[in-house]
Amino acid sequence: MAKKALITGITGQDGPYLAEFLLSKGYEVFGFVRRLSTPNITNIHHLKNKIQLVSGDLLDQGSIMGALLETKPDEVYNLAAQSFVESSWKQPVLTGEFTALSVTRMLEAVRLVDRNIRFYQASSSEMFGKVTETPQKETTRFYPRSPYGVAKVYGHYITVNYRESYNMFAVSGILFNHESPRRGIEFVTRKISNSVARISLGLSDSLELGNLDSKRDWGFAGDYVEAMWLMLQQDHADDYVIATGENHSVREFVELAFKIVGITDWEKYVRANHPKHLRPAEVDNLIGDYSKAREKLGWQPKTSFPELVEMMVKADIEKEKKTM
Ligand code: NAP
Ligand code: G4F
Repeated sequence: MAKKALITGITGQDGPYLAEFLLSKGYEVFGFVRRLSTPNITNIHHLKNKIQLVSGDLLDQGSIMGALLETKPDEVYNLAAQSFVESSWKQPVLTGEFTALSVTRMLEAVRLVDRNIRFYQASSSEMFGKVTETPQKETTRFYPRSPYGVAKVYGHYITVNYRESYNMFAVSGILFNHESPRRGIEFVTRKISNSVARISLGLSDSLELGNLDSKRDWGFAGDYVEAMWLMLQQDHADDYVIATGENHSVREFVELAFKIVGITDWEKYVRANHPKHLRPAEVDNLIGDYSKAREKLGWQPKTSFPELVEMMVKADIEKEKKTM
């Protein structure tokens, strides 16, 4: 019998990569989607005949339980969240509801419907925030710097708590930034790749950014979904850092993206330190140590930083050309 997986956040960046990966492993895949006046199907359009959608909302306990009763999954991947750090200062309560308390709603639903379901929680390197150790690993102390980071710390600990309280197979994947052509346009990498594509095609002449000095450990989302799956295939539930072990500044990302389209005097297009994009508290420097995942899961990243930047810029050039 094919295994069944339910993915929340199927319409986001990671959901479709995970669905593709699970389909390639022979899974029956269900996506949990909330009702929107205009359905967000951009990232899942190509999967419409391969996956099944069930409706529900992270805020609605009954709908989560209904989705589990209807689909009877072996594995649940909880990817849904308010995931944009910048918005979390403008909507801190909603971020707490979606990103923190909803993890408890999901875990309660699993506990009440079927404790044998294996549960993956999408935790984040944002939990390390003002880092207390470099590189960051599973044992590094959390010091979140945004309402989003605080919410993710709650999500992490409630997952550990359900594992320890009810002996549930619940794991927390502490993933560092991962990007792709499917990334939301407001995140810095996609904002850069899209603007560079438009500038190269003569559709725009400027790019407004905030802090160019912060550093992130950027990997490719397509590589990271395999790690999520591997975590649920182990004999024991545990938490893992997933990263590349290398970091780069926003400035480096900008410079490389412009270089790909043959522009070296990129400074004349970029307006940095725009107040709209400067955060009340910044996370300056993230870099992950994924040695536990390498040793126990046999996982390692496949896509390099230059390959990632090139993939994103080229994909945006193709997308923008279609609008011309
Ligand atoms: P994303 O693109 O922002 O996708 C978020 C998903 O959550 C969307 O499908 C969205 O659906 C859904 N969602 C939001 N509120 C919902 C609600 N009330 N009910 C049901 N669904 C709701 O996020 P991502 O980049 O794929 O990341 C996946 C997860 O990993 C998130 O939890 C994120 O916080 C975490 N994470 C991401 C990274 C990263 O670098 N990408 C790193 C560490 C952790 P709609 O289409 O309806 O809006
Ligand atoms: O792309 P970002 O918005 O991602 P951030 O804040 O690192 O969060 C992402 O990664 C987390 C994992 O660590 C996830 F949990 C989270 O859900 C999300 O996927 O910003 C990256 C950096 C920041 O330092 C920000 O200040 O880029 C800087 N930045 C500079 N100018 C900008 C901009 N960020 C955005 N979004 N827009 C700008 O114009």
